[in-house]
Amino acid sequence: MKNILISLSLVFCISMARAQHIRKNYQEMTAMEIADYNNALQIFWNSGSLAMNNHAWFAAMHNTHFGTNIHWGGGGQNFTSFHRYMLLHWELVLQSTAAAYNYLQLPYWDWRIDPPKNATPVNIGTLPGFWAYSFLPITNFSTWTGLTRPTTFGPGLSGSLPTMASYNTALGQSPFWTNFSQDLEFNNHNGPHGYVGGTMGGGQSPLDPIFYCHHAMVDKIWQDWEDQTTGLQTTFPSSPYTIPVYNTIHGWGDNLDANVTKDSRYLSFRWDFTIPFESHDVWYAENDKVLLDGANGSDFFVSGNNKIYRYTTISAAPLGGSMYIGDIYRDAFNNVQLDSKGGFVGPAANSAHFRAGGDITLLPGAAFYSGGGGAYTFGIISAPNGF
Ligand SMILES: [Cu+2]
Repeated sequence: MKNILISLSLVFCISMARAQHIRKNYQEMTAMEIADYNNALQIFWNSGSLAMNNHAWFAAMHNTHFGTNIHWGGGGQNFTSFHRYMLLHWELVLQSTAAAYNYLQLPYWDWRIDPPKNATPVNIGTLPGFWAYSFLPITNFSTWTGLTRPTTFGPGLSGSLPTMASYNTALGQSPFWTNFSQDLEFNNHNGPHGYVGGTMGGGQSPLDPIFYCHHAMVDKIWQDWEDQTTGLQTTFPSSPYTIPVYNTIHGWGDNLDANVTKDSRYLSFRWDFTIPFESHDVWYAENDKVLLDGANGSDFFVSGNNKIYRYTTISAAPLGGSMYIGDIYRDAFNNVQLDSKGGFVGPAANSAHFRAGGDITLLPGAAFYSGGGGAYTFGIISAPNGF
């Protein structure tokens, strides 16, 4: 039986032209993440103007293309790819609002498991409760000019939240264009727009920050759909296939190809045209963990505020480790903390390393497991050996 080697090292990692994004369920964010997220949103909002990369610019460009070519009404072929770029773009700008916030990731609103209308809010530990009750009230954003919501969200509005059945139905649809994409848009995407109501009901919906969390859920479903197949099934009419906004015809600095949006873990993007393209690997965590399935070698970095921690499987397939991301966070001293939900499961029959660019605190319950059930060693090494 092979050993799983878990190594911790206390080196300072170099910067990389590659960034990974772990998008969690909003309900799984830590209190600190939520507080930082709200602060970053406020800074972003204060940018105000219609200049590119400002908060209002996103809504304006979305509104310009709203009824023409980013939704089914305009042909629908850009619905998934356009919004995937838009989310990444917005997320990167949000991270840039302050150095302390560069670790933030766009959370998704999992309306499949959000409580139904009028349900009693459920408090999860120290978290402020379910999304709809902690984030949706307009009072959180009362100073945001132009953003409107009904005084009471939910009851009496036009949309309803999709259910787990809606999600499962979408996953079973194929082929991509005529079935999956349309089902995703109509039966999973549209409802929450109406459920929230107000600004979320129209072309200026990106003015409402819940837009991005909602669309992250839509984007996650597309990724789930791709992940359940061997070989990506999404096919675009031609290659390169330009999409609205993200091409030079519409004022963007680059011509981006929809064909490279098929797997969220292999995106190439730059929102600042003075820097080179960067690789962006967008992973979706669920139930507090990210499944490392071998994409990008399951070579995993999480960076934040000068601290970088990295999990990597050394051997080739079969892979299949897990990274418990639920309560991995940085503390007030910017050290990585893993509490009772934090940990790593090494894939069976593979070696795995974990290291951090800063201090790591393992709180009671944090753990490193061998997924194969074999013995493993745990130690601290001096980098860069071992990688
Ligand atoms: Cu939408």
